[in-house]
Amino acid sequence: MTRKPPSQKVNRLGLPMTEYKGLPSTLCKGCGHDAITSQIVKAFYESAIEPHRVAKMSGIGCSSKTPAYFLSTAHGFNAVHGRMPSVATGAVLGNRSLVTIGVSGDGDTASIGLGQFCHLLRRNVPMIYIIENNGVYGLTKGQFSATADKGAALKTGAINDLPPIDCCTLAIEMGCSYVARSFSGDPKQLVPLIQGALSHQGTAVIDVVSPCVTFNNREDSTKSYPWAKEHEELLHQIDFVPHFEPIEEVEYEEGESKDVEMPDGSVIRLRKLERGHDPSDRRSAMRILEDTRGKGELLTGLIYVDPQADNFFDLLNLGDRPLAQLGEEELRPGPEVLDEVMKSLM
Ligand SMILES: Cc1ncc(C[n+]2csc(CCOP(=O)(O)OP(=O)(O)O)c2C)c(N)n1
Ligand code: SF4
Repeated sequence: MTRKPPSQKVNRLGLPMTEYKGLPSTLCKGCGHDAITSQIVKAFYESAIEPHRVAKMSGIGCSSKTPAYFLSTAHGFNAVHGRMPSVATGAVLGNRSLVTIGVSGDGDTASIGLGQFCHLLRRNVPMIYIIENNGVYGLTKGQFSATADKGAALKTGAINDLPPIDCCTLAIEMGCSYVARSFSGDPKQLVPLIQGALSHQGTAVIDVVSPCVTFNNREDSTKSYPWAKEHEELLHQIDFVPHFEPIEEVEYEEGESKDVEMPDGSVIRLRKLERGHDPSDRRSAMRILEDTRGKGELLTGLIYVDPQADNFFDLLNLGDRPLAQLGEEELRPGPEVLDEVMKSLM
């Protein structure tokens, strides 16, 4: 008797989870970045996005290697260290029909790439930007990055004298319209945050504490597993209901949960915990970041969102058809158009 192979679970496109995976990881066993890769795979699978409609962007670093480990049939580009935002901006403008995800390290983002990161945010370029934040340069053997804690010590005994940059505070300050923080050891939270980011139409920054087990997993480091597990403070419990699924008909008591409606019809449902935070309130988002930092807590959840913010396409008045699909005829203005421009300048 021949045995039937067990039927694989598939998403609404009929694709199994394996279609969303990539090459085997070459990172250290236990690296937080691998846990994030698994959550990216799950989020794209559950949001049923066709892998070939995705552009994966990164810079240089252990974190920037990870796009090779998910969505193997997607488009991909490894930019120079810290220069992913400008390359991603070009790619997004060239083909607006692609779903773009950038993966970066804290060194790539907040050290060498800080200027590029800020300009991406103020333009509100439609893409997901995941920071795999371990407080060190993992790939070059553990030097401090700009997110390392002041006074932190390395295995080598070196002490960091500089204050850290908080990527979420900076992102809100620069006008980012979706700002979240998570921890690589918290898949229940990270998957819906990535799904929410996939439904967002501007830049969505998710700063994820992602421990480097080789160079920065000391108990006193705010980017280590023991510290993050001990100090994680959830803002809310978060569920994501994609636009193709009915919102569950569950009644919630007034004030118990808040739904954030995304432009594509999906809903991010935030169930209130002890701390009542409204993520549409920018000032309160800044305040809560400042308060929790002072208390030594790792605040995680959706910190700020403005689903209606104008994005870079709106600003440039970009047409619906991707530039990459326009022919030369359509791209090159004819002599009449040039005449008109000249006349307007006379
Ligand atoms: C212009 C340039 N400067 C420096 C380097 C060396 N370099 C490669 S990766 C890296 C740091 C990576 O750290 P991070 O972005 O935090 O990622 P992680 O490896 O920790 O995931 C550095 C300094 C480089 N490749 N290019
Ligand atoms: S060096 Fe650190 S960041 Fe790089 S793979 Fe190893 S654990 Fe991960």
